[in-house]
Amino acid sequence: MNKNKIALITGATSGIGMATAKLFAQNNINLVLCGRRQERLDTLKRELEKEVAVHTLTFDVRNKTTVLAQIESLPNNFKDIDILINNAGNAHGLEPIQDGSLEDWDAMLDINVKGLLYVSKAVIPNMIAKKSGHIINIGSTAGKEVYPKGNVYCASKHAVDAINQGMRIDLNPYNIKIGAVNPGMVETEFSEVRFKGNTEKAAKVYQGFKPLQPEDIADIIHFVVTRPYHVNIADLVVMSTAQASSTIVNKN
Ligand code: NDP
Ligand code: 8X3
Repeated sequence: MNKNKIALITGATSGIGMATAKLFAQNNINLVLCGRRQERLDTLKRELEKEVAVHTLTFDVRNKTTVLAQIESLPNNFKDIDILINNAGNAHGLEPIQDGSLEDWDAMLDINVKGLLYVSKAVIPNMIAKKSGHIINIGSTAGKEVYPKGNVYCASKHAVDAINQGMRIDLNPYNIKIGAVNPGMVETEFSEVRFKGNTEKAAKVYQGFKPLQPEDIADIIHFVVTRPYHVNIADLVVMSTAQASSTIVNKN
């Protein structure tokens, strides 16, 4: 294996994570790709290992024992992770707080917040030992403002915002770069998951304007990880031109 950097990307089976994996591969960054959907990981591995070294890990970020064991099980040539993209996450439901489902609340807090923590817990010790590394936390505009019916999803992304700041403070003595990328509406499987497979309802979210594409966010993530080491993009918000806030979108 060459001396390329190694990036571990969670949520690499779809959307922003998959687009980032593809762009990283084009730019000679070796990959540890994570997700639950093994078939998609296998397909992506077959495609990207023509360009770089690729290893896949299949786990649910909610299962802390598995997360720690899987990352510990990485072969030696993939263990030394330089870049962690904490991307796995989703919204489940869009209801006023009084109508929200307990299962949806558990899913969002367990995946978006606790899952991100478990993965970070597994990766950070090596970064501390070598006094270098870069963690990018994928937050959201939902982590910057709360919108109607967004309640718990917004809470989970506000937590990511707080964790991003906390990581930057606590890991500062160890020369580790920490930053968040907070997108507005991106056309991925996000709304399909939020609306539990209702593709018609999901498609409507992105109708009447040009939403961000996962490749737009991948491009920004790649920019963030390719700055000189003394430059850390700490917190970045990106929306489509048509979007002014979570609730103001110029639709025609
Ligand atoms: P997608 O639904 O397209 O992708 C979500 C990814 O997360 C999938 O690869 C999925 O993999 C993974 N994932 C979900 N649940 C779990 C789990 N329990 N364990 C492991 N992996 C999991 O959505 P996006 O690409 O849009 O979302 C990526 C990130 O971007 C999320 O954190 C989301 O909150 C954030 N975001 C999205 C925006 C949007 O408008 N789309 C805007 C702002 C932020 P698998 O199902 O195989 O496990
Ligand atoms: C995803 C963006 O506005 O759907 O985080 O919450 S939004």
